[in-house]
Amino acid sequence: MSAAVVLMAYGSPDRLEDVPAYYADIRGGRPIRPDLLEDLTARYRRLGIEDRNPLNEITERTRAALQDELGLPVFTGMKHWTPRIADAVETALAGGAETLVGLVLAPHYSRLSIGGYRAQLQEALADRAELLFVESWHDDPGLVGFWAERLRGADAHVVFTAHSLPARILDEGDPYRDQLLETARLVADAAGVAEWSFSFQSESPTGEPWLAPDVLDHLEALHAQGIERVVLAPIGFVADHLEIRWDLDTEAREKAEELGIDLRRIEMPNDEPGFVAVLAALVRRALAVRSTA
Ligand code: FEC
Repeated sequence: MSAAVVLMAYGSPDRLEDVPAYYADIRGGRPIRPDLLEDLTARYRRLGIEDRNPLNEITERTRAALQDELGLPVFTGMKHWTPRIADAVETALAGGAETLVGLVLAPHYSRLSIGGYRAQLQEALADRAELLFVESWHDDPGLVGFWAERLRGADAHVVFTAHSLPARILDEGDPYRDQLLETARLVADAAGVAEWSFSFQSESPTGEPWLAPDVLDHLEALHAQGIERVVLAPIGFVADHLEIRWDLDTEAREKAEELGIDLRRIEMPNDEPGFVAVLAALVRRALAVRSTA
């Protein structure tokens, strides 16, 4: 039975001129305020995507490394940009794959996040091959150990962060926040970090309440408690992208400077061999569970 992997990522515009179409895809047909589009374009310009996007290159390097590690074909499918998840499915099927392992480069399940990737994948596949979907891997021992290595010996208050989502997900019984807190607790325990807290980041101005506290408010609260050194650990993400480079490295850094907090951030996993080994183990486990079922 030949297998292939569809490795899914959020996606990022290739060039500055792609930003309006990319934002329209994220909004899914809902209107876009011109000032927000202008602001988003300015953030991408500051990241230097005039001609090429270094963030998509990280995803490609991760894909290639995972393919080498597994000895199986791995195709990238983006949720909001190209190559689309549907493109990855077609390429995999054209290559003769009879089983697809769907793995999202985001470890925590929410209906609004992983649920959306899954829906795109299932729709494109239309039952033309077997699908093994990795739903969440927030407590995977390999992932926990990887992050713990980054934090061992931290001599500062650790703030774990993740993307915020509309707060209504809690009323719907969504596991997202609980899974994030679980990862934070497991990583802190494994790294021997005694002093830590959790905050959200990257909230969008959609007109409804989002999960709080936001990292910028949280830094103010820590400052008020007399905390002077903070390490950010963005465990809700696995790669360098806009939400890391802008929301943390630019906005949170500016806030920390204003407050006199010494702020650092741990490095993202990206395509590091140790992290690629974690991804490969998830794929192997999905295939092994199927073959013993
Ligand atoms: O580097 C890049 O170019 C892409 C960075 C990027 C990542 C990412 C991850 C997540 N998002 C999640 C949820 C939402 C919800 C909305 C939303 C909006 C945006 C916008 C941009 C954007 N997101 Fe994102 N997200 C990234 C980028 N995201 C750009 C639109 C402008 C803005 O608000 O700044 C609100 C949609 C709406 O308007 O209705 C909800 C979640 C994740 C983490 C899981 C994952 O990676 O899939 C959840 C990376």
